[in-house]
Amino acid sequence: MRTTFLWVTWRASSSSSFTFGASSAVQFVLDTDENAATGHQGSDSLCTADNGVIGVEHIVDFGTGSIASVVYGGNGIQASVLPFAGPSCNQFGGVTLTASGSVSYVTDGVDVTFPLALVGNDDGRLRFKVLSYGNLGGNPFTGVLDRMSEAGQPPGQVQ
Ligand SMILES: [Ca+2]
Ligand SMILES: [Ca+2]
Repeated sequence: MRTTFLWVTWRASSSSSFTFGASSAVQFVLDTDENAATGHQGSDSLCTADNGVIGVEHIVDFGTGSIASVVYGGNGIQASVLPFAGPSCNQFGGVTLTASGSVSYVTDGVDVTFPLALVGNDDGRLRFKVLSYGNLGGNPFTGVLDRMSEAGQPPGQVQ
């Protein structure tokens, strides 16, 4: 049966502490067509890190310090989903906020669920990286604070 939602369960390992503060933010960069040559090139806003490794069709942000909350007015338990508009680097548009409660924080991680329609009715098979960043108060944000997998390393893959 074809699923119509993308469920993302993200858990810290037992060897690492997990904290999600008021200024914390996470971004999933999704290469939904599994083609590094299409979409936003790489995993940072300058198209430098991971250029040639991942080509991003959609970004999904969440956390009270994320653009979902600070820029797009989400309530902290909503994610923002933006498609790559292109053609140049870092041109994303057409933001959609996911339903309230679609982001759920648990003891050691977070669950995010949203319709596949928000990622172009993708089949759910995709490549991804996970970035953390933070809000500096108002609109300024940090750059990428951490990245999984590390820059230049192969992305994660849902097959
Ligand atoms: Ca792509
Ligand atoms: Ca796909």
